[in-house]
Amino acid sequence: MIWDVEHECMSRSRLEELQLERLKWTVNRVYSKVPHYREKFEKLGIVPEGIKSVNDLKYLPFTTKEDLRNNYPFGLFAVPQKEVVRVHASSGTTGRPVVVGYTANDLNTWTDLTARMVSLAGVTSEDVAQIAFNYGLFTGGFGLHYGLERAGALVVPVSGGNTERQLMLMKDFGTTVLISTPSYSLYIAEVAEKMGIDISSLKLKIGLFGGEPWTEEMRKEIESRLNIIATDNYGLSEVMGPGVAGECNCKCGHHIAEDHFIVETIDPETGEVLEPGEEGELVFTSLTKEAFPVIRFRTKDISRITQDVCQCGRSTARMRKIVGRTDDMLIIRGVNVFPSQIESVLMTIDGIGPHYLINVHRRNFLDELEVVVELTREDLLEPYSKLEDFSSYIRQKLHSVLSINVRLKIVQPGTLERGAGKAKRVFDYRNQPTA
Ligand code: DLL
Repeated sequence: MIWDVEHECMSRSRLEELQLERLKWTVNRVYSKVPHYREKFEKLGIVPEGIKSVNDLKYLPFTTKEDLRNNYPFGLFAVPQKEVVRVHASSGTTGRPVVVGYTANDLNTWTDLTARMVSLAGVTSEDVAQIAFNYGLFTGGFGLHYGLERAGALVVPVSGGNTERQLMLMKDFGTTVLISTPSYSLYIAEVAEKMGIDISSLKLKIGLFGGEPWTEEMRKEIESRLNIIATDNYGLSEVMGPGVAGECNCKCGHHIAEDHFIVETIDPETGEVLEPGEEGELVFTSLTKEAFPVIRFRTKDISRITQDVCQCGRSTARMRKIVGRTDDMLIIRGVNVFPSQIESVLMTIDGIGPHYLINVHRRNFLDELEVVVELTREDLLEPYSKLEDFSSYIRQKLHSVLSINVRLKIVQPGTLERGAGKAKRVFDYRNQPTA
């Protein structure tokens, strides 16, 4: 079902008219209500009346996570605090978090957009939706919660963790939709196997996953282990949370809520705006947000955009699955390596589990990439030469994609940490003082 036919199936010319009207409204608001934006605009000699078409967006300055941090906590709010009814914060592991706020109208819009997104994946009022995202400052739990309720699903707000209980509820309540990070869904599958639960006896049919990067190969693994259709949804706190973009069930790109956000792709080095189809950093401008509008927010997420009408009938632009982040890319002895390239290789190898770690060290002035994987086939343990052959097979496969030698560490199943939140898989020790 198409949740909002008017906005999801608009012609591009009508959409651009709407975007322009809303862009003017947003630019006026930030100029008059947020000193940070006003100062930036004045430095560049920009006045809101200068915006005559959506293309003029490119003249506006970028906003970065640094700008947001420097205005911690409420410095970029465009309404008096009494009009803000909720805050969330982004999941940074270091430094100050980025705090974002919502008015009652913003929450209503957000709910509508997450309802749109879950409908994209095929969720209806017939469904029982179990939310295994953490509730709290993270936008995942609450964001999906209200959208699923609005779409009419029966919501089970279990939150992340306590995996055995998740499975018990899944069985007893007849859960049909699982909402979690992709990495947590694999852990749920693993615990189900340990508990002797036959996955095919569950009613689960759709997984709404997001919040962290995952490859197509990881999707296949999840779909086969949980016997579901796994769709991806993308969002970020700074822009709103989940609901910014999501896949329909043809899984051919994430439909972007372009009536509420303008997306651009830029060259991360030069800031130059790229053509549709070209890969670059995604940049979002909000069009309807009241409490926390953002102008040209640089996400650091890398993708590409297409404006072709999708086979599902929606005309909104689609973004391809995120391939990585500009700050995730590792440079190992001069070679660029994305963690997603490593994941894609590992997921196709029979005999290792889907959990992995990437460690980067510098030894004797040389960068060294170590990949840690869990062995799942006991028959490879003996004789020892079998394990050696298997290890060199994996290293060769990684070498053929990355063009660098990788150190491989094979550990017992269950050794690597699993969690309900976003998986942390890359540890770069190069700039840390050695003991
Ligand atoms: O992760 C919002 C969200 C929650 C989206 C639940 C989807 C589902 P933040 O905590 O602010 O917000 O983190 C945003 O996470 O810039 C990406 O780097 C990454 N990310 C989010 N969704 C995806 C995805 C939420 N589907 C940051 N694929 C973003 C790849 C994703 N990366």
